[in-house]
Amino acid sequence: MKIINQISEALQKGQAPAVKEMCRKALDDGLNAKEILEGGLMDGMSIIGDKFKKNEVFVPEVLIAARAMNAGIEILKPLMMDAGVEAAGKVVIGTVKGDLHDIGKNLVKIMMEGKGFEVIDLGTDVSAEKFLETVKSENADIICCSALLTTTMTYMKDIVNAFEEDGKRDNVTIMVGGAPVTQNFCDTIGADIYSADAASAADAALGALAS
Ligand code: B1M
Repeated sequence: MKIINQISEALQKGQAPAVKEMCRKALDDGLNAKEILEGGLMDGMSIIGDKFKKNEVFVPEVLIAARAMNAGIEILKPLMMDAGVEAAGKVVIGTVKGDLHDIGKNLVKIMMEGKGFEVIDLGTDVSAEKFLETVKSENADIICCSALLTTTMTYMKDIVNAFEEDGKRDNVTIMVGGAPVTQNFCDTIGADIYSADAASAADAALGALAS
């Protein structure tokens, strides 16, 4: 079996040390970080996601798979970042209120840092007030809101409203993303930029500051 498939399988079994070791080996074998992330780690997590949906695995299995994914990302992280890039601007990132999924958000953070942004990570379950307060105290240029649940993505509208009501809407670029989020949803709630994945979020952030 190819190493990339072995990584996916080990992730599905929640074998964090094996995932870590195999990510190192895959890099030694000449695969690049993107190939390992997409073909191994994200592939494994997507299979777990499907099984979770069908009630073939449950929260504990998903959590240990998530831990294994994070272990693999740790190995790839230095290679996903361009070294020595100058600070491009300040980003405040968080998973929205009610939502505890943070793997995608953490990837966006890594890619943003790789493009030279200073990233303030508010973690998960972040309220509109917390985003607003942090943008004001840190004088940040961009906020990135992540949501993985159809029930929490709607909270992104509350975040846009909070900035509008405070008169700060024009001072900040509001970026949104996460599996259920779409360009159409972004337009509907009045956010500025939708990105389907972490790499394009980082590119879009650079583009927003340049314009
Ligand atoms: Co959850 N979960 N989960 N879960 N979970 C999903 C999201 C689900 C689709 C599974 C399923 O049913 N197939 C489903 C949501 C259904 C829906 O709303 N449509 C679901 C559910 C229902 C739940 C619970 C309600 C289950 C329960 O308790 N009954 C519960 C909710 C808890 C809560 O948040 N309040 C729950 C809990 C959990 C765990 C804690 C067990 C765990 C999270 C662990 C963690 O994050 N530390 C978990 C996981 C791991 C998943 C799945 C399996 C994987 C998510 C993931 O990390 N994907 C997921 C199924 C799936 O997605 N296939 C599922 C990998 C990650 C790299 O992708 O986050 O999409 P993603 O990020 C992408 C892009 O979306 C984008 O960039 C990344 C790629 O480059 N992106 C952004 C993300 N954020 C962005 C922000 C941006 C830009 C781009 O800003 C600009």
